[in-house]
Amino acid sequence: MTSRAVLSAGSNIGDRHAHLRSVVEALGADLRRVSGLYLTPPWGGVEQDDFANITVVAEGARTPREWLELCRRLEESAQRVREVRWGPRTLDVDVVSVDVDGETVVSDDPELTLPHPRAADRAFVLVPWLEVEPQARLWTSDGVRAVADLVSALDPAEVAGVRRAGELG
Ligand code: PH2
Ligand code: MG
Ligand code: MG
Repeated sequence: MTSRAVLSAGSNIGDRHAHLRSVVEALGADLRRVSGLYLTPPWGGVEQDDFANITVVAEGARTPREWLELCRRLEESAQRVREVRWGPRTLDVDVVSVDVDGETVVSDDPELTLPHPRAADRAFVLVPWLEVEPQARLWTSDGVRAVADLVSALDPAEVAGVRRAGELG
């Protein structure tokens, strides 16, 4: 079984770059694409510092649940404390979408809803994704959509707020 996962990582506490770099390093040979580094205003209404965000594409012999477990291990390594929903965090790594043997996994499992139910609303996920996969498509409850079209449908001010700040390095 081969699966392809799109992961979104964000950090707004501590050494944001180091936290994001830990994601890229952990993926090792499974890493296929990594976006530039984006600085993004907080989404979700909690007042907090700006985030640094990346979107990565990885491929490997992992089930969707194993991608989630990897994300959780990375968050734990960054001493992530779960407090306020959508609040500040050292590292958040979300599974956006997983294809298994070329088929998108659709699941309403509350532990791992796939594709991520809010991905289509988040410029900080979609804009970096589009950078590394201009043809990307996302399954949504309204049908499969080109990520480029989803970005066009977002508030332009929100899209403009997602600023590319070079490579993660
Ligand atoms: N993550 C959140 C809540 N809000 N906003 C931005 N810009 N970037 C994030 O990664 C982010 C957020 C909760 O996961
Ligand atoms: Mg998140
Ligand atoms: Mg998360």
